[in-house]
Amino acid sequence: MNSSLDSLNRWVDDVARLTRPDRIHWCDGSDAEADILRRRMVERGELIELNPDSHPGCTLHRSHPDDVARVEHLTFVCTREEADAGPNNHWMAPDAAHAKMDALFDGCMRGRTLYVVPYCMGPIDSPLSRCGVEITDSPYVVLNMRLMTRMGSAALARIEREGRFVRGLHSTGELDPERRFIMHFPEELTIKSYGSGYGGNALLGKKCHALRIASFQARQEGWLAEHMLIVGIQNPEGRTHYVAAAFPSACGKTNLAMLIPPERYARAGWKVWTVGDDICWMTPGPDGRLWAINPEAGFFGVAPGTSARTNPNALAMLDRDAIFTNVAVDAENRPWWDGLPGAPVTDWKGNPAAGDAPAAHPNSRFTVSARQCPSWSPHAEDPQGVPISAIVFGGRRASLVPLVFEAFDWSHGVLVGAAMASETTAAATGAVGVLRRDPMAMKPFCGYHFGDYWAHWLGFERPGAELPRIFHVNWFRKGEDGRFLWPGFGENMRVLEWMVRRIEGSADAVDSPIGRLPAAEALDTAGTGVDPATLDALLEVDPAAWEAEFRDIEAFFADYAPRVPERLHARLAHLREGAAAAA
Ligand code: GTP
Ligand code: SPV
Ligand code: MN
Repeated sequence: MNSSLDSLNRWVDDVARLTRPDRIHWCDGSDAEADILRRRMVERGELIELNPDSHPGCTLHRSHPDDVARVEHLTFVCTREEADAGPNNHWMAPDAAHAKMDALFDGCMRGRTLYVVPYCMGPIDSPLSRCGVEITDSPYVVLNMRLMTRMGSAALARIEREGRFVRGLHSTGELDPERRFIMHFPEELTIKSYGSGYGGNALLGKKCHALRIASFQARQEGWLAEHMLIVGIQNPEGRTHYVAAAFPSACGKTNLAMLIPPERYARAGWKVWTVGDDICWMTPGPDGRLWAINPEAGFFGVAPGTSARTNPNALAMLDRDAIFTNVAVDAENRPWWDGLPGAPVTDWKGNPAAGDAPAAHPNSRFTVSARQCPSWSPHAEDPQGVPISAIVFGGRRASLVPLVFEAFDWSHGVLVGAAMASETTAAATGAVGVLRRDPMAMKPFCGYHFGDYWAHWLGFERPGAELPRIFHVNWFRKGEDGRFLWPGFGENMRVLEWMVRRIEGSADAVDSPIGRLPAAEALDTAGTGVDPATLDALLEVDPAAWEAEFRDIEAFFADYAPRVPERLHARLAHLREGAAAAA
């Protein structure tokens, strides 16, 4: 037997000795395997078949009611040196963390099947892709990993060739929130997750591998692993610009990645292509540009709000072979959430839908293969990736932050990313709607010290580099009446058009103390219902309020001293002086 599979076999043996499963199953990723798993789960009541006429192949999973989102307070980065994890992470010493986890894993798979899940993050034939193996006792995780990654025999063959893979050990355990931990050992390329069956806690290829472990590797190896969608914008001249955008969890990545251009744009020949909706791995190519792949093969998207108005592309792919988690169902046994027609009959807990509580959980999700997406890019699985023309940062900011602005240059753009803030959402447990700093939308996902991370970002500016432009957007600014000023969704195309025209040198901008804003008339709002006064409110930059914001960012950076790059401090001080002078 080949030596790399020897080491995999030894690890599986060791884990089996610790966890004591009744059976071991090596997943091949086949349809037949998925059918059997699905059937068994339905028999045991762990999956519910939805209406086979309207939703063939679709199932519903109801999670434990205490296990519905990521648990950031129970997620740890276990580097040898505490300082390397940074104040942005919870830390535990590796030895202590292994001991704690192995005590939880001791005997935990008795009576259950241990699944060995080989997977590849990224196209199976791409040099940019990386493999892993997740050991889990959850068939729900297996079915999700099969949609979200290239899972099974082909991944195992690549692991056998390469030798290197990330080891992830997962058990749903007893789902007790007191006995739940998600531990990362980036120096050992190892993940241990216990006590949750929920997406980001349990599908270890996703946030644990493709962001926390991968960001750590990316810094060592000179690339970037980011919480970003990737979308291709094809203009009427036929040129496609790829945009990578980092918005925090539940802040609009899936929606922007699948945008359908408004009528006028479609008629003029604009097209939008989906490459990814959550994670982006970018590496400098021989031409100096950043080339990106989507390491995932599916979408684990927020269900509520997904509607014919907001995201018709998503709806179109959700009528077959999808897994729904914690949605409601209607009288016809079809999935239901806010935004869909009809009415819920059974809520996400399986009770009769009634009262004011949302029938679908606010963080209910769908899992579906990316190939079912109508706007799936013909280049989404190109082994070399796609070249990135623009990076966009964004957050949920009810006030202060304009609809769009452009950074003056790369280092200013890195500062804009590092200073991002957003209101919290239901994607993680805890309070919702609280403003917090979420640099590059990576607060929950960066596997090392933010100061080192920002220095790594700055380091991409070097001779020969053809770096993307950097923008910041805010779809969520509100008026005095508390309503969103901007219609969002498909109308975000107007902002994308301005970006593409900036890249091509055909749109005007005006300087402000925070960056470049669209010049008068440079942003096309015809037909949006946004009147000139509203557009002014959307683009307003209040220098005095920004001076206060810059002071707050300085205080935030102080938490990361002394690893914050001097260049960021200098840029920030300069911006603050500019805002003060303008105020
Ligand atoms: P994660 O999967 O958690 O990383 O989330 P995401 O960033 O992909 O967010 P998603 O696109 O699923 O959107 C989350 C919520 O924001 C949904 O309820 C959307 O309806 C809403 N949303 C998305 N885009 C817009 C927009 O342009 N305007 C407004 N007002 N809401 C939006
Ligand atoms: C997020 O929370 O950013 C998600 C969902 O994309 S999860 O996979 O749970 O992290
Ligand atoms: Mn996400």
